[in-house]
Amino acid sequence: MKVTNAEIVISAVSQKQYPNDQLPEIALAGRSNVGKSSFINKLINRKNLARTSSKPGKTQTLNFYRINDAFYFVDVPGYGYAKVSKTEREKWGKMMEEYFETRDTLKAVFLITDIRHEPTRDDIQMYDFLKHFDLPVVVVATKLDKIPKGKRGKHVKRTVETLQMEQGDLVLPFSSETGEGKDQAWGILSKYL
Ligand SMILES: Nc1nc2c(ncn2[C@@H]2O[C@H](COP(=O)(O)OP(=O)(O)OP(=O)(O)O)[C@@H](O)[C@H]2O)c(=O)[nH]1
Ligand SMILES: [Mg+2]
Repeated sequence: MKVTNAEIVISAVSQKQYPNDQLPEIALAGRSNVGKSSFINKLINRKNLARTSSKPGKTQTLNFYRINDAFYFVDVPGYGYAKVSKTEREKWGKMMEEYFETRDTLKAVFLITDIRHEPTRDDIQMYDFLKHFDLPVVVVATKLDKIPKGKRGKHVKRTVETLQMEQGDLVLPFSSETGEGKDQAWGILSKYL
């Protein structure tokens, strides 16, 4: 897809704020600081439309980006950041449940993991949570630029095994730094739109 238009429509904290124009939607979930916002920017060739940061916890709301008036990317706040109060965490949980449980236009979730590391307990919980809602999940193993080529296969296999991924769910090795995996990401995306 050639992206000619990309704009933030709303930063939502609750359901009544979600856009209601019925366009299909793809959500990005993953640990704080893993590279969700960078993934969006890379796919749409924009440097900083989705705000990124070297500090975790940048994205705190559900950010809806409308792409070409054809679909939405939803940047979901990250998890697994230690310096978060219990109240904040509960607020996050409610926001997640409300979104994933009720959003009929949500076609698939791209769960971003760090290809260098074994998926964390939080990643496993998130994967299981999404499967509980019967959502198709594409695991985007990002920061591919940080591991040697020869180790890719091993790291992908570990991701599949640790998450105990269902048949039909894919792992896509990806780098926002080099753009590797970008064409494949668009290929997968268009199947869900
Ligand atoms: N080397 C490398 N760095 C990356 C890649 N993707 C993201 N980063 C870096 O990782 C940091 C976090 O990226 P973000 O895109 O802000 O992460 P996020 O998941 O949106 O983080 P939160 O909004 O805090 O949950 C930034 O410093 C990015 O430059 C990648 O593929 N390779
Ligand atoms: Mg972010």
